[in-house]
Amino acid sequence: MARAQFSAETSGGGAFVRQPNRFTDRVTPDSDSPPGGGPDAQGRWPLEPGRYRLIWCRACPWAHRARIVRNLLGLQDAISLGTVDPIRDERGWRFSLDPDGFDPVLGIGFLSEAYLATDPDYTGRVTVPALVDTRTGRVVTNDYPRLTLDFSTEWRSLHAPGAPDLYPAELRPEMDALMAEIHRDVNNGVYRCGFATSQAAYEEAFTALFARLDALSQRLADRRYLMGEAITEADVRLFTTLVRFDVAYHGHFKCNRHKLTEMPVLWAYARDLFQTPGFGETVDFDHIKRHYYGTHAAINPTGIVPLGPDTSGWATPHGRG
Ligand SMILES: N[C@@H](CCC(=O)N[C@@H](CS)C(=O)NCC(=O)O)C(=O)O
Repeated sequence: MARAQFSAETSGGGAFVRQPNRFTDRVTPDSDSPPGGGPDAQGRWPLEPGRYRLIWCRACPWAHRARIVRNLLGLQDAISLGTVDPIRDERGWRFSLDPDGFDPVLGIGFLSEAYLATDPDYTGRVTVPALVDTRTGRVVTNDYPRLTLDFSTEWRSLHAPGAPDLYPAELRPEMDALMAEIHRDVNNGVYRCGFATSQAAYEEAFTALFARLDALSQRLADRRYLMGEAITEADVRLFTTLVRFDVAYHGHFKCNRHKLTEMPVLWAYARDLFQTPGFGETVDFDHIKRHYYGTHAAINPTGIVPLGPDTSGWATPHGRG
């Protein structure tokens, strides 16, 4: 069987099985810790504007979600932002985009320093997004699916006036089921295609991915957004995979039945979101390409980053809404 990109996360059958999220504390107004305090007995940190820092990589779809949700909710002043380099060296995510190579608030050069300050025995992959406490330097959470839902619910008192409700209570049962399908077959499905080390595991992931994209195309044929007439977290989650599809997943992860630009409903839907404030300005195709093609040596040993595709189509009229 082929060499795995992440052997600790590859099954005997050659399928990619993603590691669990290690840090699952939460920031919540229910915390019984005082302002400035640490987590309470239930791992709840006090809600405080300006205290926590979101560490993201422009290339990473899981981190990109958090960046978009923070924008849409107007949490920019409440949660500061640190950006790691799209290229990791053997020591992992680096703050080499910052002057002198250190995050100016946390004072660290590598994200692993925050992980190890939180758990000195941590041996898993050091991942983005991570929400880091600027007082203690500890990682509060790298639990990316919970993080953005908490931005919508637990951080509500700090939202900008008129912020959208991205996780409406009455839609949650349907949304949760839909987001689980999108996660399994699309968000993580592209990784299951790309990181498969057996033909069978790849084909299974590929088939599920395009079947799900076909179903989503049908769903979006007669409604503007996944849950109807308003943007929700489900759209953010689908968008971050679609926007990477042609520049990374189609080639690098062999998700190549069709390009996004060859799936008319999804292509128009993705452009509609891209052109919505809060989305397009957070997309960096150069970082996305350099990260994927430049850091997965088991898949692309030369590290050569393709020059294409032409991304100018993202700015063209979408004809929806
Ligand atoms: N926290 C999740 C998802 C986040 C994630 O995988 N982020 C990627 C970037 S897209 C990452 O940080 N990878 C670091 C690595 O592979 O060492 C996980 O552990 O699988």
